Amino acid sequence: MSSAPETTASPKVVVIGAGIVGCSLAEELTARGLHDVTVLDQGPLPAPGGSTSHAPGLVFQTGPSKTMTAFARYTVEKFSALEVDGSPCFEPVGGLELAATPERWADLHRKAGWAASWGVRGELVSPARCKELWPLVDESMLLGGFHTPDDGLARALPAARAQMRRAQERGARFLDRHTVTGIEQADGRVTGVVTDRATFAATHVVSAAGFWGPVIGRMAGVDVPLLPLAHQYARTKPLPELAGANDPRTGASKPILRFQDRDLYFREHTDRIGIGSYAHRPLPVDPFAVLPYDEARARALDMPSSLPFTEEDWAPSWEACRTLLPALRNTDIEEGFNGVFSFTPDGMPVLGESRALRGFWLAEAVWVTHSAGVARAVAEWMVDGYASTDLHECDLHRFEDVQRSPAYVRERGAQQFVEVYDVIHPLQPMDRPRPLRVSPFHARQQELGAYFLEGGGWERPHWYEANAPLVQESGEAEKTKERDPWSARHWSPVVAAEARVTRERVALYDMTPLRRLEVTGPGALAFLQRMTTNNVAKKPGAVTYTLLLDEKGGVRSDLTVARLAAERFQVGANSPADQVWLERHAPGDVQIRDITSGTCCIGVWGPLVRALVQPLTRDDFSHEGFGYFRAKETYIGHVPVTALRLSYVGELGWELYTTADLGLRLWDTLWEAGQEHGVVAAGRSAFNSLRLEKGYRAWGVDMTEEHTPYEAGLDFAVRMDRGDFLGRAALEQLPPVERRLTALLLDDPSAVVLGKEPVHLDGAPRGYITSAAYGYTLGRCVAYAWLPPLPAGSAVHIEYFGEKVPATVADEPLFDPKMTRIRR
Ligand code: FAD
Ligand code: THG
Repeated sequence: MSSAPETTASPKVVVIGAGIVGCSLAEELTARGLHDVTVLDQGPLPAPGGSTSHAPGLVFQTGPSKTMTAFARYTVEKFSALEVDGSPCFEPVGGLELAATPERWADLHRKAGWAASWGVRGELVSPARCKELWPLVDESMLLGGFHTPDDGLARALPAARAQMRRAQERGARFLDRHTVTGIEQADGRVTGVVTDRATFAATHVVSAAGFWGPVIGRMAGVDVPLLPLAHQYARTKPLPELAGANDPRTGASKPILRFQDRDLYFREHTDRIGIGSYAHRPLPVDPFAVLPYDEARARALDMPSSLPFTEEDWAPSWEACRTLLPALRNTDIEEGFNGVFSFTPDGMPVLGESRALRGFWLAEAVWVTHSAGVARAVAEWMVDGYASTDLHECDLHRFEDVQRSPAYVRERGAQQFVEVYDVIHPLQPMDRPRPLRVSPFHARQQELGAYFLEGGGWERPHWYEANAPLVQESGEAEKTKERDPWSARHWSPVVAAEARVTRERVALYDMTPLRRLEVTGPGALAFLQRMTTNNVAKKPGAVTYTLLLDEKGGVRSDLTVARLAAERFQVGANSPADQVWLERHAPGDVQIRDITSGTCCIGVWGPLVRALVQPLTRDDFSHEGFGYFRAKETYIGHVPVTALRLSYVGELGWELYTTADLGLRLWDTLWEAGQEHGVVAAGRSAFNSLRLEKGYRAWGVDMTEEHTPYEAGLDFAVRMDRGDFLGRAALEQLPPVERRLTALLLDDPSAVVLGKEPVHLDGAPRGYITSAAYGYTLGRCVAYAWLPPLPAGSAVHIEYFGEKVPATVADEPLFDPKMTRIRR
């Protein structure tokens, strides 16, 4: 196994938890040739009392995340082929989501787009068709619905059992009534699992303990950022309208139903209706206080994860149910419970191996819907060292330190519950806890009327209202002033002005959130050469754009590496997972330190930048004295800075780094010196627009581990002629490229798209948009898309809220292809 280079023993895996995730994982691990797999559960098999034991099993596959949708598709595929006692574990009754408000109806169009992008069948339907599919629905309150014929009902417990049996046939052991009480470790590696009955030696431990994750995590010394919350589920009494409608063995024939405008979902249980509600207040549960199985039973609970039904929380939902399904007026709830499951700060699962304790893995905060897909990905990751699906949105290490505090997890987890069915704009931040991280320039940004959005805990200005007077000068704003209400959210015409000033004069960008690692030590150079694709063995003062690949040649990240001294490098990186990845591979003579928080960065860019900066420094900032992709340690006024001559916005200029204490002074120095040159502060919206015009990719959005450098158009950063690096062998074996990250320009100068929309070729969806933004210099919206290789000039359609928006494949880069603006 990849994570066990230090262990010589053959892998011995202990999985904690025999819910849907633990059972599925045991099946996937044994399918990959690992036979020494032991699954422990505190409760009795086959229904040990976790969330799986009462999950109603609705599987709606489509969501904004491509990865999660792929997980769900695999669950459907796998469960459809599983049988227990002659019945399949998946019932393809289809799914139906209803819209009773214009906002929801528009959002269902957006969702239909995701379905087309990620390959799920689905169709927007009329209220009359909703009524046909669900005759009990009052269609007079509806605007329409989204019907997905391949969604349906997972039979969670039988599916767990079927996977358990398969794993057992391949040698796995399942031991129930074993409560894990401790995790043993030595030298930073996990060595065993202690239970109330015996201790189990292990080279690998996976916590699949569902909402008990934080409890197991504490035993291992690992923070598990999830919050258990109770969620109400109830069943009606038998309805005469459903008498004889369903075969009791399958229990349902009508689509699973969502009425998200009132935070409700429904399924049939033979002649009853099961109803789940997210309409109530968040009901957090302390995982350390959940009763053990027998004690829960003794207190008349069905199981530990099922708490007493709180009637007062149900009342408003019940009214809403009766409005949607008038037949419910003649009946009542027969039984209900408050079932517990997990919410994370961003609603995504928590997967991966702990940074501090090698061999200790997490597979938590996973719905039944995604369970098989998650299990396959985690098994691949454990066995091969990488998964076939991009996992960066699910990686345990995606969280910043500040995002793992119990207070943060509590606040965000509860908010995720509240928003679970809300229509959420891709830029919409959570309200709390804010502000959390601010750059040293925050006070100045506030004075300039910054419109802040949040990312990674950072307050990030998207534009500055102080620049509003510049909008009159800017013709481009005219073209986009009639934006549709959705794309106009978290946007302002001021963005156009900031972009234009950057191209015509000079602008300051707060680059503080850009992750910075310092890599030092005698082995630093050899290490970075081995880890990355470009050549960083240049004299101090050189900066190199380079890639981190995994073993299969997928792009794990893109970096800038500045060699500041023989044994000292500053690395510009992406996610916190980059540091973990580097640390995992680092030899003893290399140190890696995240210097982001203690430092700050201003990007100062634009054609007038030299006139602004040169008078502030003793060093030669001319093209000859300070070349493109070069670094210098110098002073700007009173402030010691590391200056890197590069620009993600495609203009002449520098990234200037200093320590946090001097950040404000640096800002003020540049601001004052810039006045005579018409300097402005500019925000992330302009930044994103300018980088797309220049064709600079954003890792995690445009390309991920699923893509090779050749597909992503990053060949120039791969040096096959300079010895070995991680992923090189895989690159040599690659088949011809069948998809490409492709630049598109929208034909209509006033049209915009935002990302994740399907792209149609000859009438059929053949790809999807990664990122998009209006290009104010080009006077067109720029969109990048994964598509089969197409010549420039090819016509495509982008589906935006159901509209077909024409676009044309363009040659790259779209802006300044000769680099005359930067290299001078
Ligand atoms: P669990 O099933 O909770 O399994 C974890 C196991 O770990 C438990 O069996 C527990 O006993 C064991 N364990 C914990 N601590 C220890 C220990 N110290 N020692 C030994 N064993 C331990 N999802 C959907 O996809 N669709 C739905 O329609 C749906 N509806 C839901 C409705 C309700 C009311 C609820 C509460 C949840 C619903 N979910 C749904 C969510 C879904 O049920 C869960 O996300 C999923 O079952 C989690 O599976 P799991 O295997 O991770 O956790
Ligand atoms: N600045 C710094 N580090 C970074 C980023 C940054 N690291 C992460 C991320 N952003 C990396 N992305 C890019 C993308 C493109 C460029 C720089 C960082 C870039 N490319 C030029 C090009 O493609 O023409 C130059 C490439 C070359 O000469 O090799 O400038 O914003 N510090």
